[in-house]
Amino acid sequence: IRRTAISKAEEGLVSMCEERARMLQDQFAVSVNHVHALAILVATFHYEKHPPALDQDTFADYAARTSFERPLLSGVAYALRVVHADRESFERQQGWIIKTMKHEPSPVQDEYAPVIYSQETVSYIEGLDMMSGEEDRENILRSRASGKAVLTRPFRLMSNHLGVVLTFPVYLDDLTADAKEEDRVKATAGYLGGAFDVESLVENLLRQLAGNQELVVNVYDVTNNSNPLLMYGSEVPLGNPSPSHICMLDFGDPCRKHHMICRYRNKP
Ligand code: WA2
Repeated sequence: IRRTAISKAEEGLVSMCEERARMLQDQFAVSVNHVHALAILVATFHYEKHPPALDQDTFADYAARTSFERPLLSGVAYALRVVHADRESFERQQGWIIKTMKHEPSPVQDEYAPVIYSQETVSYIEGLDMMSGEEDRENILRSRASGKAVLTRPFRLMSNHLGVVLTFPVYLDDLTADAKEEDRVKATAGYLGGAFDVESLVENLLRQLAGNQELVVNVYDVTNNSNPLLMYGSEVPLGNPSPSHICMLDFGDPCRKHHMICRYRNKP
């Protein structure tokens, strides 16, 4: 009887963990797909129309009305690629100067990525050079070199919540799938991205599921296997003896590995 009770409990743990991993991965995937569509929207209406048929108000309105398509993103934005030689005319035309993510006037850089369009929920990044933050900068460079969606490691977003940033590159010309890195960089117009507010939005997602009270869920970025980075949940004390189950997660960036660990909450 005891053996049966244990295996029943383990079965429950496995199925609850798999259900959560599948839900999180699916909601992540639909959010990424919709940001991809937004990158195409910017390419179509900002770059293929002269003059551009897109402005901040139109972008913000469309982003707000389609936010249901991106359940795990706190907001989306478009940052323009500005090389230093064009900085002055860009600032004159915009009527503001490029600032760092610490809200200081930007020092001289080779190039900048100031946000020109943003969803209202992340309006605090408007005008900020997204290359001034280490994680955002790495994402920008990696996305434009590959032409693909990329994710940062988990870090404290400007909202002060733990999360990751997703970036898609937007190019001026159509590039073939085998275009060289150098040509990709040259053709880069800007970056469409958003913040996965994992801390608050995954909490919401899990709260709706049966069994939430008895389960402890953690998500880790395990790209570097010997240094797992916490992406969701609270750090489990070392040497915790309670049985756990691990589910692999695929968030669509082949350079990053993630997994979910589930345990039963120790009953008092
Ligand atoms: N968006 C929102 N909050 C953030 C953040 C971010 N990046 N970085 C830190 N906190 C416009 O890759 C281009 C969005 C960056 C895209």
